[in-house]
Amino acid sequence: MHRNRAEVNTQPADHSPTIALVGNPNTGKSTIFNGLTGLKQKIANYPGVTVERKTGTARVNGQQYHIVDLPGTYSLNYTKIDERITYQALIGEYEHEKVPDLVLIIVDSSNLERNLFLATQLMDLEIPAMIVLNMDDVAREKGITINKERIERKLGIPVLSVSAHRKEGIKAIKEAIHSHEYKRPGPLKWEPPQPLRRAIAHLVEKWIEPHTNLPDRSYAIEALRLISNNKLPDSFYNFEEAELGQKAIEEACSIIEQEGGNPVAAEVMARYDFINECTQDSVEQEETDEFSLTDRIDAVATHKVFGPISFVLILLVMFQAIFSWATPFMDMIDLVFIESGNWLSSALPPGILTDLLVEGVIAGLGGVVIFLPQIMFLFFFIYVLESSGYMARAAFVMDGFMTRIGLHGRSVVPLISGFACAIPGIMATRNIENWRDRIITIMVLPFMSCSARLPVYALLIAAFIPKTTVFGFINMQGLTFFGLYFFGIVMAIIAALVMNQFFPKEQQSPFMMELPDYKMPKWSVVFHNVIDRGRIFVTEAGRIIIAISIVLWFLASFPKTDFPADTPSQTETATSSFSPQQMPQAYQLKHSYAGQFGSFIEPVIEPLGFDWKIGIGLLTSFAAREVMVGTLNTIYSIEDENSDIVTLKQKLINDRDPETGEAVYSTATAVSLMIFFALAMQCMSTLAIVRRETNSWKWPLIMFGYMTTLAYLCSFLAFQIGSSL
Ligand SMILES: Nc1nc2c(ncn2[C@@H]2O[C@H](COP(=O)(O)OP(=O)(O)OP(=O)(O)O)[C@@H](O)[C@H]2O)c(=O)[nH]1
Ligand SMILES: [Mg+2]
Repeated sequence: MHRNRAEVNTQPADHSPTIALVGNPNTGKSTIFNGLTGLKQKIANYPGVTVERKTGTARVNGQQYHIVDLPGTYSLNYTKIDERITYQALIGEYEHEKVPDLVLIIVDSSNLERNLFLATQLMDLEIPAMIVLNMDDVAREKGITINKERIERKLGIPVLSVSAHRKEGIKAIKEAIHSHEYKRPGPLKWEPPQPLRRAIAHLVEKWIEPHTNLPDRSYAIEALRLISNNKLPDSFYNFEEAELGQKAIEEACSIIEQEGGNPVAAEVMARYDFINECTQDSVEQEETDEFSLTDRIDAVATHKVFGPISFVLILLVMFQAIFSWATPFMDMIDLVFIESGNWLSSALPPGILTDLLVEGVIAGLGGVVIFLPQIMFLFFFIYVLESSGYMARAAFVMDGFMTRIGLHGRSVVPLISGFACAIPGIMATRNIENWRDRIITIMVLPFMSCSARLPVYALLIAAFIPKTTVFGFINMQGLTFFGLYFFGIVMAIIAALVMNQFFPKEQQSPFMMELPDYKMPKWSVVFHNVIDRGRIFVTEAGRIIIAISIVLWFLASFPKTDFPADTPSQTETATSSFSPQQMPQAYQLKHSYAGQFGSFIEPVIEPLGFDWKIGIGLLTSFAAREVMVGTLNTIYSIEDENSDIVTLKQKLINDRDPETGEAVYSTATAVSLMIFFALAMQCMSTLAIVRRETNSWKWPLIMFGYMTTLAYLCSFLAFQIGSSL
């Protein structure tokens, strides 16, 4: 299920001004974007939420503006993909895309100095700009007062002070955009020291001007970027000329070194000199020496021992809750679907259309919608973790462990997002600097059990895992459920360890992530998002499921075959609990197109304990995993016309082999199937995203191959061992 892709409209169709939102991570850019455009970009309380460039439009007093939300970055000397996107947007490196007409530099007022670093870099680009001092409320709470007139005078551009999550804040920003003069500002009053200035000039003359097609105004920024990175990054440049560029960079660096400077630090030091001068007499900080709430929570949450323990506890509570709290809601939904199916089939005239509607659509849809409560609980927990600020702590406490298994602290947030859906998780890996860490994270991420597996697990657990308790208080079904999630995590760890051996170890980039202050989640926003997710789940999954149910219903109902009058199996079934009245439907299904296909692949999946019906389900589940449940539902409703008030769970339990009368599904089959779903790569959309993010077919192919092979082997073992016990 892919739900995290928002509408993107890339082509400004007219001459409305383009306004870009730029700033450090977690300063409220997307909050402002959403406020201005009315769209719903993801907002959360940790750095690095936005990893793509998103556009929308705002209207102020009849004038239309294109608004561009960009990934947060601490400086223009990018090292990660998301930061590069911001840099490219600003220097006009995007195809068919002009440099923004106005940049809103979004600043966290409670952290002014550090935020101004990026601001001074942006101003060097000489794009019309305005500073938005956001999180006014937070700064005030911390006893910080900023004299914005003084800052305005020092920097020479308008400064606005707001709290963006309030309506008035957004209104003020709109007015400021509307009344801005869009004049190219004069050069900033910061002076790079002599050697740095000479180094810039050298690099511009020898490399940037003759060999790139950047606009003049970004020459200096590009030169500074190359000097502080000390090497030519892989992008932008013609590879054959790379040697020339590298030589020019080295010469520029040696100009600085000759004067006793450090090329990596030269720009940083010079800019901070200027910034300190700016803030010296314009920022006041009241002394507060009491421990903040954040400090007190972090004493536990980031503790060496209690930190990891609380992380595991949080996950445990989350999965246990999803399993047990959702049950009453699920029973309710189940009842509604069964009753409406019954009502429809009695109210409509009997015939092929009624069959299609009741057996195909209602049964297929009901089989999946029933899992809505669990999915909403799952998203609720993830939203709370994200908006409270806990995600960054999870990354922090798990960094040591992650590094040991060949991943990185920054892999934690993508991996947790993977519990919802692999696609946003894979997108979130843009935050990982090192290509090797990033690719391993992507490759193991689909082992995190996503919400689409939930329906399959839940159905099989309800049908085949006894409701007993172990150790007197742990619910066996809940334990299995948690076990499946845990199994996915363990497999991810093992896979990461193995890949760790294959990939040459590069220099590990150290873990650096700002731990934002905890914030009470805005409950209205959380609930709104959860309901939104639920709606998307129903419409998006519903659409695929309805389509597949209809196709499948045809394939399973045709060609019509006549039930032979005296087959040997009929006499056999007389002794079994299999009801002979069902035989014509069962016979028909087995000889339908779908049945023929299922029987065709049965030999391959038989060693895993799967029959041809599951085979059909496996095939359709490659469209989306949750379709499996809808498929079984459709198949069983066709086979079993009389059992109108029996749930799919019951049908699975009751299913008998028409020839032997034995139960078709044993616990071993169920376990094997759950394991298969936990491990197999069955999601087209995930493969498509991996292809896009790695820019090659190699990785999605490897992913598909190794995950599906692993799934086959593990299911095989589970079934063979399970059924011999
Ligand atoms: N108290 C307070 N919180 C705010 C304000 N503006 C935004 N936030 C919160 O700050 C957090 C970060 O907001 P985002 O809009 O996601 O920040 P961003 O700059 O887009 O972050 P990245 O995409 O990671 O660069 C969220 O928890 C917001 O609810 C504000 O004015 N005051
Ligand atoms: Mg953002």
